[in-house]
Amino acid sequence: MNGWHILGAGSLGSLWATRLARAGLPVRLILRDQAALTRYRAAGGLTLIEDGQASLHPITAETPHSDMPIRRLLLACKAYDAEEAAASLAPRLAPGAELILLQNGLGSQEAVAARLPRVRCIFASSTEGAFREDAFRVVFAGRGHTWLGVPGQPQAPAWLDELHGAGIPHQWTAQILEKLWRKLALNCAINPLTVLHDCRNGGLRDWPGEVSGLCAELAELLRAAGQHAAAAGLHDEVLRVIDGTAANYSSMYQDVAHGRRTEIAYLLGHACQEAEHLHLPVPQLQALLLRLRAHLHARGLPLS
Ligand code: NAD
Ligand code: KPL
Repeated sequence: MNGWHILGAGSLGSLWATRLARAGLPVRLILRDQAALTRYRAAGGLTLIEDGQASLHPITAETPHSDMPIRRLLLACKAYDAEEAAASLAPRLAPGAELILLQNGLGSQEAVAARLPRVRCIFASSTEGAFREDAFRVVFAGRGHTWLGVPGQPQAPAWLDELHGAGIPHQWTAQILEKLWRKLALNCAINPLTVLHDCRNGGLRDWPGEVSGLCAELAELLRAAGQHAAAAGLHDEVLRVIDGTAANYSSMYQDVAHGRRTEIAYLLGHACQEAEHLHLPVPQLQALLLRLRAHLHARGLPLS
């Protein structure tokens, strides 16, 4: 099949699968195991809820053990699952296969690329929003944009046009690392503080000193990592995001509130690790990481 395989029928995987399928493109979902496949078949497909309207999409699904070769795979799982999920599909990846890595943060992309050196890994960073209302029922919660790219490669693949056809707003960029770093920095400046202060994003207006201190260290880290464009105007953008999303709970806040594992290792953890690697002191980021880990530990949640 010269189409799309999508691993993970979670929020973003379902959002992509349903839009690609309704544009008439061949899509196959890869579910975790036979039990998940049985539940999926009983549900009759994926349901997308968009602008209050539900539509059912009976997309073909399979387990990782199917023997159909994979040429283009959207890896739509959490960062902490990415390496193992990609590796489980290694025997099925056709020569020249492409993997689109839709994980937030940084670190998981490198791990996947190191595990599958013969595959072309395309990094993605998305500001679209979706959540699972129930198993195989996903709500499209926020319009956004997805950046895709391979660092340093300006030439977009021809299949990118399929995303236009499917109505998935996107743009190819050779500066994908800049986009991923910028989003990581925004997430580091906002998300942990919302967890620790138990507040919506707008609640951080009460903690301007903490926010600006973190932004200063994050901007310094980005510059030290060679990501100058990602550092420019960071504090102003963080303040704009806090205002623009004042009524929302951050994704990390929601993960902790629901007792779910967070992607901390690929966000604040990655920032602190990178600073250590660069011998750059980041006392406020490190103190934040310690406080956040203590908070997670107290709730029985994984620390990485
Ligand atoms: P999710 O938890 O809703 O979905 C992930 C899915 O992957 C789950 O259904 C899980 O069971 C499945 N999965 C994991 N390992 C698997 C395996 N080995 N085989 C088969 N299935 C497997 O996650 P999500 O919200 O879609 O997030 C995916 C990534 O996108 C994350 O890094 C997240 O931070 C990022 N992101 C999400 C949103 C959003 O609004 N949901 C927005 C921007 C970025
Ligand atoms: O992406 C976000 C999240 O909640 O994960 C924002 C809204 C930017 C806050 O960091």
